[in-house]
Amino acid sequence: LASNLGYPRLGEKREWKFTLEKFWRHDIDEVAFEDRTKTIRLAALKKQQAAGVDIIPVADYSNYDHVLDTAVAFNAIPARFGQFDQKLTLTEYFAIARGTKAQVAAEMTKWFNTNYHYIVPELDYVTFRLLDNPWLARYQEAKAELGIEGKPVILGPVTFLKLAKLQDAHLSYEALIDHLNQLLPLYQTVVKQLAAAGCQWIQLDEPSLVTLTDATELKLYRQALAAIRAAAPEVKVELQTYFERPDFLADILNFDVDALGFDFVRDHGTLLPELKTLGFPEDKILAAGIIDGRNVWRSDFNQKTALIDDLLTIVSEDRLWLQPSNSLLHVPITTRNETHLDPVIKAGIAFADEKLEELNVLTAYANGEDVRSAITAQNEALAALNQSEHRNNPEVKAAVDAVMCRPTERNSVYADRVRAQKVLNLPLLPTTTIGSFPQSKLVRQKRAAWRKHELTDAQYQQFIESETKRWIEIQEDLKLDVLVHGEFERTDMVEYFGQKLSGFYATENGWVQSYGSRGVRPPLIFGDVIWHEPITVTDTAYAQSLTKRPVKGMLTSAVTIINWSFVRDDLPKNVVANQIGLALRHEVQALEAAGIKIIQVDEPALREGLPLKAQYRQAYLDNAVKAFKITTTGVADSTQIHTHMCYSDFEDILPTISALDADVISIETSRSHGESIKAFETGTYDKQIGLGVYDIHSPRVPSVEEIKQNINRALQVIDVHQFWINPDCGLKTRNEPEAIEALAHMVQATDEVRASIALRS
Ligand code: THG
Ligand code: ZN
Repeated sequence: LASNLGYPRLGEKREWKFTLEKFWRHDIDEVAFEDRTKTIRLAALKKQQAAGVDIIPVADYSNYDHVLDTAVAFNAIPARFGQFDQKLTLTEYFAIARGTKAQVAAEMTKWFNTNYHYIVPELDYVTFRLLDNPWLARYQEAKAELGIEGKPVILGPVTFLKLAKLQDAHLSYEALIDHLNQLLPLYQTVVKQLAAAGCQWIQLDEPSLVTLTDATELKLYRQALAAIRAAAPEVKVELQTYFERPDFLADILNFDVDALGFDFVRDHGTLLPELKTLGFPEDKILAAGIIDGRNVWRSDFNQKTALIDDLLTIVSEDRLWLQPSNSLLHVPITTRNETHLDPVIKAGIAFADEKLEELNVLTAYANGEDVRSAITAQNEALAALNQSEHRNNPEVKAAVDAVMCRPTERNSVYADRVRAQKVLNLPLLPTTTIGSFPQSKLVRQKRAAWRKHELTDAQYQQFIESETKRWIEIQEDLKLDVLVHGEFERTDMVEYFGQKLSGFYATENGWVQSYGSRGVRPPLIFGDVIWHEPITVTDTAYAQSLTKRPVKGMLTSAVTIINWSFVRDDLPKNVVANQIGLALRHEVQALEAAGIKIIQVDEPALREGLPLKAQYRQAYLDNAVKAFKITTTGVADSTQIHTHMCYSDFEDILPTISALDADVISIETSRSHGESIKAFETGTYDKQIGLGVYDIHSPRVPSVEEIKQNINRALQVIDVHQFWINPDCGLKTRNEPEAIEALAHMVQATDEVRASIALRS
């Protein structure tokens, strides 16, 4: 059978997003909201049915985020949002996700190693109680409206608790046991109600199983499964894992479930051999995730059919389900709306709908049907892409081969570079910003007009320059030491560089949900990456021409570009990273040649791409360092290289941060200022560092006193000559008055700290 794990929510033309945002603006009421979202849900189900999916997921839909849905169903609601004894209204639900004037929104963080963000359940002062059964409602809706016997997707209790926070930390093992005991009776009620409604299968997602390193925790999963089984023996359970394969396979194979779902795409080729050795239990279904749910290239049918043949040696065909490797939430909906795409590339990609078509072909193959013509057509499409000139540029290959076998280091060690960089004449505790300034409504309007050809290139460029000039003046008035041009020409940084380099394609409609109603359009890196001409030099040099203070050039580094793109998979990722690294090296050198003395090469997504399993991390980090150094080492000692990283969980990658050998790094730390500072207590970090002195994610303007405290706290651990003063991330999402006032406070705080240091010495 063909089974699916989840379908994108946004809608082909982002109907879902616009429905949510209309409701938030009070343009539509609750009735209209429910009506429209139901239409969107049913359309998705019908599509899957038409695509031949036998086991169709329901309740994968959410009005914002499925982790939040799970939390509110179980009354795991932070006290600041109130007390509840029945299902939340939409307004109450969205308050948790988005905050209100009086209530700080719940924290949001990355879903495993993806760019999807979930709402972190906060369990302080929470008493679990079943307020709602959304799984039942969606199951019944699909059945009543379309006659579809859906498979409710339920986030498993152990993963739910592992994602949650208690007193600002993940749950201890003891707390986990304690909360699980309280939570399981509610899961039991949920499945009992599903059973009473006739539900045959549930998909219990326990992706945390793939990160499990401690065998003692297996008993938590076992306990949860036993409880669910006992409550409703007639409901069959598919235990679903993804993003990696789990360890402890022998134990998991013996779990009391009806189907086991594994990811055969991100299994490093180890899953099948191990299953062959262990044998797959006769009483279970193997739900094999064989189509890549995280990338967009068409499947190599030769390889997939060989895999199916292999799978059929360990299970019979009536006990094999074929699936995508994970929910299709992580890919765009359809390639049909990509009208400008080179046909050779278009024939080589599959978004969600096209993946379901592939699933249909492969399921037919497994059932012994003749699918030779489909296989031939797919082989030809992939061969055309692989053999195209996009992917076979001998100069790119030679350049990358050369750079891979040669060391890439700065000309001098850091201590010597510091001396050369004295020409920058920076004061003690230099102040700067991370790069972007508020993108006002006007900026967005002008960009939209330019895209619609209502503005000429020259008019648009002139507007960008006027904004840049205005902000150079603002920065001079603020007396910041190192200025930036403000990035008014950029939408998404990855999209921006993708538009300027060969080998990238920016999709028209390839939206993927990032958080709530927000989406990103990851570019396709379909071919060899080539730098043709300077990308950022005009804008940066223009800004520099307006001021005597140094203006910092702003680039996005290779690994972040890769993590936020769909990357060709015919080459190892590090080779693609080095191609991008080389392209950006040209850009760095062009900036230097244009007189830019400070260049920031950002790596905001480096941490999020860290492999889920420890054994693959060092190689990933080594490759990231290599690509970064390819970009940054071709400059004079006197050119100062900066980098910036977002998301605070960086303690475990400190050696990598050091190995990047950037002269200055700024890190987004404000949410965990204390912890981050502690990491530098050892005194082994010898280069310069800016630990953001205030949180840009909040509209609240920090006081001078508060910023001074943050600075002084950091200076207890970090030498004053190493420390930079900056906000903790770019200011793109703030409004202008907030941004200016906060920066003014930051500069004043710095002046006061400088004065007190001068007094003391
Ligand atoms: N770029 C990319 N990925 C990211 C971020 C980014 N992932 C992490 C974080 N930043 C996610 N944050 C956001 C913030 C805002 C938006 C999307 C992700 C956003 N999206 C608009 C929307 O959905 O309406 C679309 C923007 C547009 O019109 O281009 O506002 O910075 N790659
Ligand atoms: Zn940041």
